[in-house]
Amino acid sequence: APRYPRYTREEVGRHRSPQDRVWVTHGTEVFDVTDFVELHPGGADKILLAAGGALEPFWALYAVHSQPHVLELLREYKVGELSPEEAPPAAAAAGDPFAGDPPRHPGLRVNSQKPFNAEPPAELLAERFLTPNELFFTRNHLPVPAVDPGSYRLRVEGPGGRALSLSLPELRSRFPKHEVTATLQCAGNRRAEMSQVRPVKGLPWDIGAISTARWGGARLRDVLLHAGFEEEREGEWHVCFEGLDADAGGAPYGASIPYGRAVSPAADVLLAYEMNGEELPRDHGFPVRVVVPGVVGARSVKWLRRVAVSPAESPSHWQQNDYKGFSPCVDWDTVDYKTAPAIQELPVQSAITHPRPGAAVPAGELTVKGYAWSGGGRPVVRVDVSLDGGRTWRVARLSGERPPPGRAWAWVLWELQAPVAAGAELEIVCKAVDGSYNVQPDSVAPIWNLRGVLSNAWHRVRVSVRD
Ligand code: HEM
Ligand code: MTE
Ligand code: MO
Repeated sequence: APRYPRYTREEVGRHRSPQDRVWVTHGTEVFDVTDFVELHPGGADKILLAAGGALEPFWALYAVHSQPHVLELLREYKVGELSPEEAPPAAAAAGDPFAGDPPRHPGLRVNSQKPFNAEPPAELLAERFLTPNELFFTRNHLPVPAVDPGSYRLRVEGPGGRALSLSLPELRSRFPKHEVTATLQCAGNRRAEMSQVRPVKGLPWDIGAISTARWGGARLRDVLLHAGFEEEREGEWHVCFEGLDADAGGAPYGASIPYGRAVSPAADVLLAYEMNGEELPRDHGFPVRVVVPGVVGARSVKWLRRVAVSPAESPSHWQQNDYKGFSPCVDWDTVDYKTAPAIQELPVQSAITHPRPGAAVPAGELTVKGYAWSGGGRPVVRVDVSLDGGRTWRVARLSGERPPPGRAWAWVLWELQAPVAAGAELEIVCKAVDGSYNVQPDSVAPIWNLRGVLSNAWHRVRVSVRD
């Protein structure tokens, strides 16, 4: 057998682009696949996502690779073996509160490591209607709590001082399992575009702080009625949630939604223990999270420990002093969080996932792809796409589920084919229209706000067409 040179993972990691050569590993073998990148049946953009690292996490998402001819093809590109003396992963630093965080998919685009905040790469974001769990965007404010499912209890404060304490098996067996396909979007999705107008405070999310899953769990409504609450409740009430993750001062992550939404059978609010048919991953709230369809992600509290009904909204920082929208004229000296309502239902949104900004696309037929979604269960009824910065428009083809009226909780994916001429410079634009004929604003500046939330202007992507 031929003797191959040995490489460390770090050395492999230096080969991430055609200029530096494209190396990948499979098992303990190292491959230089630079010459295969343009031949890849799944596209050059996708194979490059694995450049410099292991193929397995990506191939796990695309079963098409588990065929003998794929490994045979790979073998032609072998250039080395991984060193047996590969340094073991650095031992978790003692006292690092994030040391117990779970492992993550290497394809995620990380905006912050501690706490972990990451989005799927745009190349994979809208490839599938349901986002694979490993790629679902993650928005953590704090370390991921380690929860023992055996001793986990959910506390539900009932009326008149009575309280329920539910184990995981009780939550699963006492209430019918209800399934809902719902998109979650962070209020900060597309914040990076807002920072280009003027700096804002927050994580620089690109277009991927949005993902879709099929959630399974108990209806919050059923649990509240079981705890003794009535369907109708006079006056203003809120259902408050607390997570098991707490800040240095011991304050848990918390949020609330109006009582009416919580008990409405048509609002489909879940205490979810399943995500795409699997138990919830740790990053997404294991063992139980709230899923509030049609509402900003911040209210879908993960690692849920307590539910309470209160005449006031959650006292949490994230309900009171964050996740609110302001006028472009408000700055950090003048902002008064008490003056704005907490974000609940989100406005209509859309983005282009393909091609990517700055790409050089081949002349001929161009396929433009993306997602569109609106809050409050309002369906997306149309997506308009322009290739000339908004002067002329075409209507994209939509695909997705057919939801019951008022319950369009999931995004639609859209696609448009159009001829493009060699040498052209294109400004691709998309904008969605929802069932209430709400539209997206054409530019960012008039909706700029200091926290960079609710960024839903027309999405614009400039590309050139190759000669
Ligand atoms: C398809 C090889 C990396 C995504 C294929 C096929 C081959 C292949 C031979 C066609 C299989 C068939 O239809 O029988 C490889 C090799 C890779 C690699 C050698 C690495 C060296 C990746 C990565 C991704 C990916 C990292 C995703 C992130 C896909 C997709 C298809 C595909 C989506 C299906 C294309 C279609 O059917 O339209 N790949 N692949 N591949 N690959 Fe890869
Ligand atoms: N719940 C807890 N307990 N802690 C958190 O940090 N982040 C919230 C929400 N629920 C958060 C939480 C925010 S801001 C969003 S956008 C969603 O979870 C993200 O859910 P995901 O990480 O499963 O995508
Ligand atoms: Mo968020």
